Amino acid sequence: MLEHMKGAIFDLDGVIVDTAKYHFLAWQSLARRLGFEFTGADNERLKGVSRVESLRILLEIGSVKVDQQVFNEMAESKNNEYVEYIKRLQPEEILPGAKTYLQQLRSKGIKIALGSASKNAEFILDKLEIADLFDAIIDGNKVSKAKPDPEVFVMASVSLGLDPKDCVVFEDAEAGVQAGKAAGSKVVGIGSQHILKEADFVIAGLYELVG
Ligand code: B16
Ligand code: MG
Repeated sequence: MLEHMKGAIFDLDGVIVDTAKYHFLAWQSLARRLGFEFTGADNERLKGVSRVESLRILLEIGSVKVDQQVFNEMAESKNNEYVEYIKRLQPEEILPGAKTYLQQLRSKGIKIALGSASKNAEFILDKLEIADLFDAIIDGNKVSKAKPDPEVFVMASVSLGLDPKDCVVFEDAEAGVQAGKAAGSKVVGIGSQHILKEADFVIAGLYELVG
């Protein structure tokens, strides 16, 4: 399957870097200000989910109801705190094997895109000093439909000048795996086989693919 790929599309959080821990700290801080605890298990529900949908889930967990203006202020406040964390991101925080695998794909002439829900994706790639390894970046600023909708991966394929069926998507979230399959791509799941059942195959991390 990987021998035939012409394009590789990578999710960001959970595939290239673990930003989930910083999202968690910022969401936890918001929940505490609202008077309830937000747990690590709760945070699992937010992986791969957009900022707005994440806040909706968090408020549902805390049984908190707010109007649209307060909702927007909360989303902005969480993002401000999150950005303070990711300003300090270091290139060493790239997940094991990810940079080497990207470099190996490039040397074989395979096109590379990012397909992330995050609106902070370009900032994160800059901090990790790997933005130049991507031929196209499709992120939360460019898509209107959240995963499991295939939009992000279809747009990424088109940006690479390729058909989605010639691309392989690398994803750690269930909704992301579904989005990749719905786009018509092959999908490599990163994480647990038990959770990412719909992936074509599952690995623990990109280091497993480094040759
Ligand atoms: P932001 P991915 C996702 O990144 C995260 O997994 C998810 O937890 C986050 O809510 C979402 O990005 C939006 O991020 O608030 O930075 O726009 O996995 O799609 O790369
Ligand atoms: Mg992810």
